[in-house]
Formats: sequence, structure tokens, C-alpha cells
Amino acid sequence: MDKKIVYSGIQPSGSLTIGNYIGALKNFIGLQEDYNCLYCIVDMHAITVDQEPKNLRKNTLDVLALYLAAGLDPEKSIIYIQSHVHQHAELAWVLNTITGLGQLQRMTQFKDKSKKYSDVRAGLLNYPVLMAADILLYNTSLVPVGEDQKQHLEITRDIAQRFNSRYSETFTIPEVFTPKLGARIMSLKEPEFKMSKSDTNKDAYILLLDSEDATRKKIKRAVTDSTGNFRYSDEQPGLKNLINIYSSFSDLSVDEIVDKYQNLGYGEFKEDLGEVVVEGLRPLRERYKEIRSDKEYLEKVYKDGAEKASYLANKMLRKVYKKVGFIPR
Ligand code: AQP
Repeated sequence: MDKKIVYSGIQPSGSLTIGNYIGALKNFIGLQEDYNCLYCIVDMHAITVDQEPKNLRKNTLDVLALYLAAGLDPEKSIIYIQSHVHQHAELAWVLNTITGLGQLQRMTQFKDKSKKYSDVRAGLLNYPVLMAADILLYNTSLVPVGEDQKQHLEITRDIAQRFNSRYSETFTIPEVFTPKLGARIMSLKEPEFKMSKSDTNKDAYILLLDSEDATRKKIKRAVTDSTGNFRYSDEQPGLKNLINIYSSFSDLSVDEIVDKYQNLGYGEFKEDLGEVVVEGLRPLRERYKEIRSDKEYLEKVYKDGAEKASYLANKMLRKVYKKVGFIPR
């Protein structure tokens, strides 16, 4: 009863990468013991850029199956699909009315993504407001996300504080939780950019659902440098990223990895890294196949989850509507 609330979500905007896994999903699992957790598949966020409806449906169930295969337990956590709980959109509308336009226009994700589209939509701009609604609906204390979402957490806190001071204490102010290592896994091809599931170059990312062979090949082809020095340094961002991935999938620290490979070539390191990632993902990949083929089970999980989430969301939305001056039905 007195456990604090954890909330997070992942967009079904494609197939999940090891960036999504290391930065977010992997950390969701351990939090289930000490917190009351809600883990959402944020399909409404995904449509802030174009999605093929057929692919969106498939990706949504893929992400749900990956959540379960990675170790999210519907007996411990509320696992649901965002569009099944209409209160997210309703609270987002209210929060839009107290959010500064300038602040939204300054968001890095908005600036980056809007560069890719000639016709930028309001949904992309308002993405962080919907994210604030997701989090604030449930009195969330902690939000496990990768580094790229930190700015959106800041705006969520601002919106919550603004609402609380205008309408009286309502929302818990959430804290961000990022992993010490791997909060920003970089592209395998351009290590100055983050690994993203929507990258047009398939060699830039490793998908959780890539074959073992593709996983090994992509690691072999990953960009390093020509210095030949096995160091963990910002001047060698490709190698640094690969060391981070190695450490995230093994028990070895960065220093231990550097010690181990100092006198060996990049080739041997990459060879071993391929095995470390393949072995690290094998149990998840095997469980995924089983779970993904069980449509009835998936449906039960998302329906139960939506019911539990709706109950909590409704309580908060009623409180918010009352505070802003809407007449109860
Ligand atoms: N490269 C990354 N390293 C560490 N964490 C990452 N995350 C995403 N990329 C990395 C974290 O994964 C969670 C889910 O992300 P999301 O799907 O909601 O949105 P995103 O951050 O925009 O992820 P992508 O893969 O880049 O998706 P697209 O290409 O669709 O925009 C978040 O916690 C995120 O921080």
C-alpha cells in the first residue's frame, strides 16, 4: 500500500533496440520488487510521427510481448496500452492549457524530429504534455528512462508545480531514474548520435528481435577508429559505446573490459562482444517467441492492465476536473 509509484513507457514506433533495453526496459524489471509499477505501451505517442496502422498494431503487441519476455510480471505491475485509458488524453488537454509554447519549442526531441519533416504537426510539439499526463495521472514518484527523456521529465516537473501552485497541491513531483551506464547507447554507425529504432540505417542499431547472426554482423561492422588504442575515452566514441554495451550485458566493469582487451585487437573484442550480446539476449528472445504466439494471454494482460490503470487514472482526473472548475456529471 505505501510503496511509491514507478511509471514508464515505450513507444511502439518500431521494433525495440538494445538502446531501449539497456536505457529503459532492463531497469523496469528490478523496480517491480520495491515499487508499485505501471508500464505502458505508449501508442498515442507513437502517432506523433506517421505510422502505418497495420504496423502500429503489430508493433504494439510485439512491445507487450517483449515487456513480458524481459521479465515484467502482470501479477506485480500494471501493464497496459496507453490508448485504452482515455484519461491520458483528457489530462493532457488540461495540462496543455498551462504549458508554455516557448518551452515546448525548446525541447531537443521536438527540434530534432521536426527537422526530419517538412510539415511539422502539433502532436509532435505537444508530445511532452502527453508524457506529463501519463506520469502525473498516477502520482508517480520515479520514472526510469534513458538520458534523452530527461528534458521531458523536467518539463513534467514544471507542469506539475505550475498546476499545484495555481490550483492547490494535486500532483506528486516525479524524479527521473537513469542507469549509471548505458543511459545513452549510441548509433553503431554514427556514434555521435543516439541509437534509435527509427534510424533509416539498419546497421546503426541492434534490435532485440534481430537474429543472432545479424546481431554478430552488426557488431562486426560497427564504427570504431584507426588509433588502435583500446581506451575508454570520449575521443573514441565508437569504441566507448561498444564497451558500454559489453558492460551492460556482462558482469564486467568498464575498467575490467579495458584491462582484458588492452593488448588484443578491436577484432577480438568485437567477436567476444557479439557473443556477449547474443548470450545476453538469448533467454529474452526464446521467451518472446512463446509469448508472442499466445494471443489470448496477451489480450488478457492488456485488458486487465487497462482496467486497473483506468481505475487509478479516473480518480486523479476527477480530482483535476474539480480543481479547474468543471461541473461534475
Ligand atoms: N539509445 C538509447 N540509449 C538509452 N536509452 C534509450 N532510449 C531510447 N533510445 C535510447 C530509452 O528507451 C525508452 C523508450 O524510448 P521511446 O521509444 O519511448 O522513445 P525514444 O526515446 O524516442 O526512442 P527511440 O528508439 O529513439 O524511438 P524513435 O526512433 O521512435 O524516436 C526511453 O526511456 C528512452 O529514453
